[in-house]
Amino acid sequence: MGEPFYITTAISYPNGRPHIGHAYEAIAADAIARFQRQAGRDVRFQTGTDEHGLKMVQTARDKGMEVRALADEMSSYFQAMCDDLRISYDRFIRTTDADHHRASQAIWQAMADAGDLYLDRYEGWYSVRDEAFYDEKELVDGEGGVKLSPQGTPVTWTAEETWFFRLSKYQQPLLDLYAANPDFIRPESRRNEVMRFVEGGLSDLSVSRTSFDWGVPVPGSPGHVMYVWVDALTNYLTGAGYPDGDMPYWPADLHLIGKDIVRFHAVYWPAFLMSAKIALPGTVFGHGFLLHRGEKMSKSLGNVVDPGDLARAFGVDGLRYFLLREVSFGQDGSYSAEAIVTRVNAELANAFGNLAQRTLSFIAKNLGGTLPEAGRVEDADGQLIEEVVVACAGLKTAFGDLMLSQGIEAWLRGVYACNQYIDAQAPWSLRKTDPERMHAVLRTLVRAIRMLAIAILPVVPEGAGRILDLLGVEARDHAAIDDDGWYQRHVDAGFVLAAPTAAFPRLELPAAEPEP
Ligand code: ME8
Repeated sequence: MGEPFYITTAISYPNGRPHIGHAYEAIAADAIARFQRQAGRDVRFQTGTDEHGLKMVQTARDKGMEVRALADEMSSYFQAMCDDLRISYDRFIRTTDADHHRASQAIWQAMADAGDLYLDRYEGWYSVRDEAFYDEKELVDGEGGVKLSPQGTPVTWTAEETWFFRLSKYQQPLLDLYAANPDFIRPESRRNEVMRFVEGGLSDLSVSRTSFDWGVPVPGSPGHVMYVWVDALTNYLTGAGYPDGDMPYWPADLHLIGKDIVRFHAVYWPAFLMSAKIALPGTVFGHGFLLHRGEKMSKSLGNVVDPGDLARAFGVDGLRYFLLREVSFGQDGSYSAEAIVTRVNAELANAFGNLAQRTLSFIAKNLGGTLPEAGRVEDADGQLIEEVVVACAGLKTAFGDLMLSQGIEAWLRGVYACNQYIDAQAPWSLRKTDPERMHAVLRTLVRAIRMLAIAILPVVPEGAGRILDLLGVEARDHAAIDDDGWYQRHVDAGFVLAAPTAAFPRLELPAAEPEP
């Protein structure tokens, strides 16, 4: 087993059903997890649901449900979404899990032992939607003089006795952390935002609540439950085995989250960990938001679509490919049915899928499925393989640096090179005139398609997997991409190809977009 690589998504609030933003985050994390597995890392991948807090209590009340019943039902939809989208998680954590309560109480105790928790009275502004406390100076005026959080959500005045965490004590250690580790917060723009926020001074943080009891009980303090973000952030440790054992996957390599919750992950979380004397994660990456036709998704606009419907309409691979290719990772992006259909058809179905389909069915039809021997090799063959090797290496470098869209773009250059080659070499017209040359061309194409399919597996596991199955390719790691001998070994073994079916079908624009 290689070196551990621990990747997490945010855990979602199960106060409603999953939306495309949740799907996007899960898909991106999954592509990175699959990529790192291919690179030989011992990957641990965690996602799940964040089930405590006032938002859950209020939603359950509005629906006339028990909070636990709401959490159970909605959490199951999140897990089903992950399964539908082929998310290869190792654990789907629920913050109501027993081991999570234990981990949360353990980190609490460690922060108390460090002298960083004290009891006082909290008076200030709270946004239930964000589950966040805000300073007066951060608020903005909404319509009719209503006060809103910087995220535009309503805030209410809260006054209660709570435990406080000495966040102020960690201002300088945090600034030192950011200075020493430029990759701790990515991308750069989010890093700058966080640094400005911390430089502006940190107030101590209220970390318990007494006005409701749906949460993790504070050890030794009856009537107090932990502030939901204390327990939510701790999920990453729970999944690593905290507080028992040697935690081989900790510290996490990558917390993948959305831009709206960077402050919790890049300020509160490292401060809690420093206080509890636990190693800090490597990188917090705040991805952008997904918009629908350039507009924010919201229930009132009626444009919140079930990711399952999108996957049914465009295919799991289609949706995954579109999201990772279209959006420059870290920035906001927009989707629409037309944009998905256009991109998937042009790049996945026509450029790559058709290349594989044409080549493999030609071999099935004209050579009875036997892979051709070397034939008469020309310079163009070696040049194509070289271009494909460079394209796959480009994907590898980019994915290793979380530049997902650029990685796919590098890969596409290899696909386009194959298409130019197939048109220039025209194996169909060589069939009668020059079969020796045709053999060399087909052999080159099969080698190229195999490499391209392995490289793109993390993005489109189903279709690329199907092509590799057809070709009888078992080893699918990065080293296998460069395995020169694979082709000849298959020929020597007398491999016969089955008649192929399209791995990446063309999409039709649905008559109506999937409805909310
Ligand atoms: O924030 N586009 O949960 P959540 C892209 N429970 N990403 C989006 C998005 C959009 N339109 N909308 C939301 C929470 N997200 C907390 C996290 S972690 C210890 C606790 C992202 O259900 C969002 O940024 O509101 C977050 O990373 C994730 O979806 C879950 O959001």
